[in-house]
Amino acid sequence: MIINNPKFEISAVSKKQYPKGNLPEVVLVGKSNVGKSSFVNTMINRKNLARTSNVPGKTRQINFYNMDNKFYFVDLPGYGYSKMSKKEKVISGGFIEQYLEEGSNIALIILLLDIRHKPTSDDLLMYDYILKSNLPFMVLTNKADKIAITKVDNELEKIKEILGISYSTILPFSSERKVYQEKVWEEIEKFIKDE
Ligand SMILES: Nc1nc2c(ncn2[C@@H]2O[C@H](COP(=O)(O)OP(=O)(O)O)[C@@H](O)[C@H]2O)c(=O)[nH]1
Ligand SMILES: [Mg+2]
Repeated sequence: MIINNPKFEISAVSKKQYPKGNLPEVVLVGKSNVGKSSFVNTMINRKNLARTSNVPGKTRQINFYNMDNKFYFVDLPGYGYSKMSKKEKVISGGFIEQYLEEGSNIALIILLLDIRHKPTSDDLLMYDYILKSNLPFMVLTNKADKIAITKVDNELEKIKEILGISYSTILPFSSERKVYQEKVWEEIEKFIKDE
């Protein structure tokens, strides 16, 4: 898919700020620093539409990016930032759940994991939460450029086994090695067409 005019629409902190209308939403979830904002930028070939940061735990809002009025990429706050206070963890955790429970326009959840590491306990909690929500989802094992290209399939299989994924989509991704982008677009398109 080619997005001609991607726009940042709003940083929402509560439901009344979510965009009005029925555009489908493709939602990014994953721990802080796993690459959610970079994912958005990479998919649309922009450097800085979604703000990225080396400092984990920066995003506390839900950011909506309008893709040519076809759908939104929704960048959720990251979880599992170790330096967050307990209170902050609860706040951002509550955020994520609130959005996922109320979001009636969710077309697809994309869970980002780090291909180099076993899913963390927070990742597994989130994965479990997604399964129970019955919402459509796929898993991307990000930062694939950090390992040799010949090892990507093997690492992905390991993560697949830990998650017990048999039928759902799990694909590698990297914002630095763009060969994975097209497959991911193909998957996303399946969930947003006909809307
Ligand atoms: N090498 C590499 N670095 C990445 C990748 N994705 C994100 N990063 C880096 O990881 C850091 C956090 O990325 P960001 O998109 O802000 O993560 P977020 O907190 O999940 O939104 C930044 O320094 C990015 O440049 C990737 O696929 N490969
Ligand atoms: Mg971010």
